[in-house]
Amino acid sequence: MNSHRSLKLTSRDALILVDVQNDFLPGGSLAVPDGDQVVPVLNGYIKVFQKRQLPVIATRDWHPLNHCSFKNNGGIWPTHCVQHTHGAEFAGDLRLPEDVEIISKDDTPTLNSYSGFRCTDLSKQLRTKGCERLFIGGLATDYCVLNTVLDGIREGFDVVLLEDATRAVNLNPGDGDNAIARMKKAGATSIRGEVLENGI
Ligand code: VGL
Ligand code: ZN
Repeated sequence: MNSHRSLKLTSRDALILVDVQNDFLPGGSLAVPDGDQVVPVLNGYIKVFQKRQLPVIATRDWHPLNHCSFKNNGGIWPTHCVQHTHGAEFAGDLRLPEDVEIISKDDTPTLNSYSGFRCTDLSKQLRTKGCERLFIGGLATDYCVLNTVLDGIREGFDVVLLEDATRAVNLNPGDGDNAIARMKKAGATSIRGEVLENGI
């Protein structure tokens, strides 16, 4: 529906890359189906934001070994994104700018919010930079992208979901599509492959 519209970027825009980490890619401990396919698409968006000198922020799942979301500790997930391990590193072919801001999240044993905004200073950093609109993509659609988008909207930001740069776990069939519907219902705009023009 929106697929051929173009958007003008402004100085109030920021790009947020959610959890593009080895454990969520094929071969990782919590591999998201086709998770690697978001990398080249996000690289394209990174290039556009970098060229405009707009903020690029990368969140990372940053769990301690005793994290409550792990099966070992009563949770539902295999052990993943343990602090300082290869699985927690960003995808090797993700072209992060040198000045990327990294937000570590769910980094205490009892917190599993799936959101870049919970118990982090993401909101404060965005406000300090004067950001009003967030372009959000990454992994996974039905968990950390969903919760980061919903919190971003709650925090008062306009949110644009980069639908071509996100993939779902789909623990239950349809979870990814349902998550997209929830984000849109909450007020997110969704784009796929639009040209982001320089509106500064
Ligand atoms: C995520 C499951 C568990 C995510 C994080 O980044 O979407 N999913 N932890
Ligand atoms: Zn996690």
